[in-house]
Amino acid sequence: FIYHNEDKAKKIWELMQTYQGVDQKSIQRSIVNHVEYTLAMTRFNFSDFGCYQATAFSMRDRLLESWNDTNQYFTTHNVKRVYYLSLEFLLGRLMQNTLNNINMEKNYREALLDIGYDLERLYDEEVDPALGNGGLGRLAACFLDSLATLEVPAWGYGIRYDYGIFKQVIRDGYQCEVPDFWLSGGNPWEIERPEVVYPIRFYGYTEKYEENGVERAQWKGGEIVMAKAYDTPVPGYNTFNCNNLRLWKSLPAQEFDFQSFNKGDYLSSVEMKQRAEYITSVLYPNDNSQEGKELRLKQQYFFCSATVRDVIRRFKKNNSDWKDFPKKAALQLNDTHPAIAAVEFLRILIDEEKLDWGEAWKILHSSFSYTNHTVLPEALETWSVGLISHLLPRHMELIFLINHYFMEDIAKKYPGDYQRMEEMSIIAEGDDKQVRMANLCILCSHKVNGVAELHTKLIQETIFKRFHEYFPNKIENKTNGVTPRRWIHCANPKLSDLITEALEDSEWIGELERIEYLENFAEDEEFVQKWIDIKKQNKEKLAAKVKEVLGIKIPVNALYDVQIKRIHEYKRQLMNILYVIHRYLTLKDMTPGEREKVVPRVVIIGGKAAPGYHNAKAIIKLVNAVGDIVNNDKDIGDILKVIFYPNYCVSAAQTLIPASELSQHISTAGMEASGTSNMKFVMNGCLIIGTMDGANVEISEEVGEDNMFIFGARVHEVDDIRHRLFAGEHNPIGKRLQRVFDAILSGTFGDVSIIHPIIHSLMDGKDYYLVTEDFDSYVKAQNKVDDTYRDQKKWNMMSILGVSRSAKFSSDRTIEEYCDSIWKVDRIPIPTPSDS
Ligand code: CBF
Repeated sequence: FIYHNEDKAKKIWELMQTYQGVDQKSIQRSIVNHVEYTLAMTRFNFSDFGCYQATAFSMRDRLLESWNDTNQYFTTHNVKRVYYLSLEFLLGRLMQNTLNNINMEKNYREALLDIGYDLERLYDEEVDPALGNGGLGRLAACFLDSLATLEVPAWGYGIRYDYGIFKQVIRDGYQCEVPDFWLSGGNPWEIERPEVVYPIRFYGYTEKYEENGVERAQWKGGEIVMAKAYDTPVPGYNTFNCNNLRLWKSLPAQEFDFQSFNKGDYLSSVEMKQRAEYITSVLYPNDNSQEGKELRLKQQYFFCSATVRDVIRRFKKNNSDWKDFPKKAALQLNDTHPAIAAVEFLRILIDEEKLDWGEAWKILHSSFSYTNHTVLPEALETWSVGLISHLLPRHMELIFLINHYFMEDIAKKYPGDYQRMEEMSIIAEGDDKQVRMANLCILCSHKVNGVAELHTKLIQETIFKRFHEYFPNKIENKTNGVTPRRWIHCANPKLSDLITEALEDSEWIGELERIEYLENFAEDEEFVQKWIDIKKQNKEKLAAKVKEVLGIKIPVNALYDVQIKRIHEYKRQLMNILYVIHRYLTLKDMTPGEREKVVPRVVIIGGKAAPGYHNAKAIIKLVNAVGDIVNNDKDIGDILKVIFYPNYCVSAAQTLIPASELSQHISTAGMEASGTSNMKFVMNGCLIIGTMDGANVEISEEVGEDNMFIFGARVHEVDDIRHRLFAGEHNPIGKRLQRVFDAILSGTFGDVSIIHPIIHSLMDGKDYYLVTEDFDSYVKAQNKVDDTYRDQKKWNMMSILGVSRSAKFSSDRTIEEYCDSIWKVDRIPIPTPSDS
């Protein structure tokens, strides 16, 4: 109404007086007002947590001003928007990031200090919103930050799970999972939208009817669940633009089924309510593997249907011609998890909007695109035809139709090539027919992308080979990136200040290309000394945290060697710990004098294993068991420490990464699609030991192979080696590794029988991940690490060069590429209040 009723708008504006002031009094007033009026706490005595909440509310007020203005502006100007559909958003804490983006950290720090509160302590009061598993969810969060920073009109859409990724607790060396009810203290960042609700149907049947000579279908019956929206403002860095993340929560369609209630069936009506609420209750804790449960498919459809309806409603507010839809909306599918959104969109266009197939298909295809994040077969989603037909009967019909038309085209182009048809079909035939979600996504999208050059090449040549032949311009690369705001500026404020001092301004935070200039300081003694001091302070901070969490004292003069990521066999944490054992046994052989010459190391491994992933859990137990022995061995003292860092999460990463000197990205070549923590480590001056896999390849192109420790089999060698190993033609295990295996099997590290079957299969050559094969070159690379670390001048130069050459890995670059070649969307800076 602001634009239709000037007088009313003016009056309301006068009542509001102005935007929130940035001076100390205004900040303090807004905080204490929230203590009194929002939290209903006494303003005379409120805890750090109360202060955190009130501060967050006061920040949210500010965000709402820009958030409302941004959305109003985009609506009035009817701009094209990007919609990023993701089942996961691994946001991490919001307070520090928000204050930095709106450039108010200093103002808030001083205002709080003046009333007796320490901003850093408040940061620690925030729970991590952990609505994601790992790389894929964290990437979505980095993208949100870059989209807002680049002033791209964009909304993220996801699920507001009641329980995020579980909390990992270690008991007797084993992982235990504890539920993460992250909302128990409330969530001051979100805005509940009781007015934005959509009914979502499940089950039921389709009814065919004729209208104006055309056969039409309608989906009827079944069960209805409501989707309610919760919004979180997403501010950009150094801009007034503020985007939105909309998360859906499931609710019963009506509080009680009064019919059952009146019939006295009170319990079944309560059950129905719980069944509805259950849909968005928990994030499935699987990374890179599918959980084929009905509830998971329900989550996917629930979220997709609400999102598509919301996007369509927004489109229809300002547009009447469906042909314009692709000019107003670009929908990105973050992996196949939201694939059913494409079918839901088609269903609405055909069954509800009454478009014909050809028109609807064209609109769908021009507005949807899909990102593939893995080649691992266990992560490529399929759903049984039976389950989809039961849960979403109309969608199954449409999937069959899409496939039917597609198969006709293939048959025309490749007559008689049934093998090709079988491979490209959306339906995998067999006793239990399956829908291949990736094939569905490729067909429905105008663009498909991989997440690193090597990964894209692999999908073009392997899993999507046939599609690449058929649609030669469809599959392209978009190398991942990470936001320098969270991963340098917030995580490593001292380093950020040093870079700003050297570059003489802070523009690099929003334009990472500028960091290149740092190269000029790689040999500047004064600068290098400051660099060293900062790393040392970050190590001290981490050492204090390790002492607090685990009660273990780690030396600050040691090389900090870190591998933090989900525990997965392909990521080869096992190879890391086998090497640690080798190092330990070698140290034990030495005289005290010889030991003194060794570079001391602190090896830190952290990450969660999916609760049902037995081998990953066995690896965690082994790491803990090795730590127990090594850390208490008097001969070894401070020369080697082994830490399993529990409950690895975004905020833990923000402490671990700035303190690391060496980080491990050692997956079997061809198995890690990209990796993104490798990028964060490089940006924080940490050197990489890694294989030529995923984005490591591009990192080595940027920073130079000499500035990394690269080892192991290359992608093109892996298949042959594996073949050889499984044919029983494996080389005998080398002496060093055999000694490590013997130590494990003979009980040097206590009862680790859980890992024995894995060790036995490695000895038998059943080594799918090439641990035994790559071990020798890994040891060589590790020796080179030690030698290089002895030469601190060289090490620090490599570290500085890495940072100065890391610009490519900013998610701003990635997002710009998506905007240009996939979404075709413009940057729209909205006028700041002073301009309007
Ligand atoms: O593309 C983001 C990340 O996604 C994964 O985590 C995934 O879930 N498939 C991959 O494993 C990573 O390599 C990738 O960086």
